[in-house]
Amino acid sequence: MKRIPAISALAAAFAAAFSHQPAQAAFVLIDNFDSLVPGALHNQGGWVANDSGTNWSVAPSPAGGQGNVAVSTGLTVTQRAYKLFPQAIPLDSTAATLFFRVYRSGPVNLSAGVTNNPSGGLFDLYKTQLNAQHNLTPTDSFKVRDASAFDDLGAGSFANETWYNVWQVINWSAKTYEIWIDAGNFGEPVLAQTHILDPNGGAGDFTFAFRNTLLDSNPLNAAIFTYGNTTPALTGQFIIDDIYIDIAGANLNNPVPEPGTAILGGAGLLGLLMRRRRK
Ligand SMILES: [Ca+2]
Ligand SMILES: [Ca+2]
Ligand SMILES: [Ca+2]
Repeated sequence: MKRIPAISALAAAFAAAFSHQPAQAAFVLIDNFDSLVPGALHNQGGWVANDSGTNWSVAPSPAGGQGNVAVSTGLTVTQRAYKLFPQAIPLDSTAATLFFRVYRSGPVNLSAGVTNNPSGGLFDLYKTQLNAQHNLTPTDSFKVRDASAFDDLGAGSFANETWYNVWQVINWSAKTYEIWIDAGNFGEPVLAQTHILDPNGGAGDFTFAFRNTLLDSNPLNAAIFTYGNTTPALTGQFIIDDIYIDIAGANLNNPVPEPGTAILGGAGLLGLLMRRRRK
């Protein structure tokens, strides 16, 4: 008879370990696309993605992701998608964090960041901007916007068909930001969480300046993702998932626990329960 509660506890432990975990307390989900319907992204879940029709879509995740994702494929026109934060980053904020996961299949021209004027332009509206421009050399890198220039993070820094977790820690008061990145499919990390050094800023310089000073009296209020046009057009897929905002601090937790982590947690819990039963 004593086995029943133990088995129930075990089942509950596994259910907890394998269920989709809630976000860390301070992160608020912007979107994981899992409740959206495959098809056009525009007008679903608060998204505006109408610069060139329906070139942003909701689709099942490629391998290594989960649920649905947002997908954009390059054309000869620029394609923007944005969604307002539930609560804007206050003007006097010195630390807020945008988290998202990004993936590409083929060469892309992408931008990802925050803005205080999401419908006010295309690229000039970016404050923080992680970027890739695979029509130029190197054709497999990330870039980070630093005031008027893009700093290249080096060949191979944006590997094909690989998921990256990105944290943009934003200092709205100073009009600067820092970036942390790690890489790997769920459960298969290939790169530890890395604080991105400003490549031309010297030792210890992890700070990048906002792209522009437009409308700086408006609070930061939206996450924005853009597939830039190129000639000839890049046709790789640019994929985004698991977008979170923490308006109240620098938050380097991963709000999306990887199944590998949950499995380890479950195994640990199983071991604990087994030890308890043997007593
Ligand atoms: Ca998803
Ligand atoms: Ca720099
Ligand atoms: Ca710098």
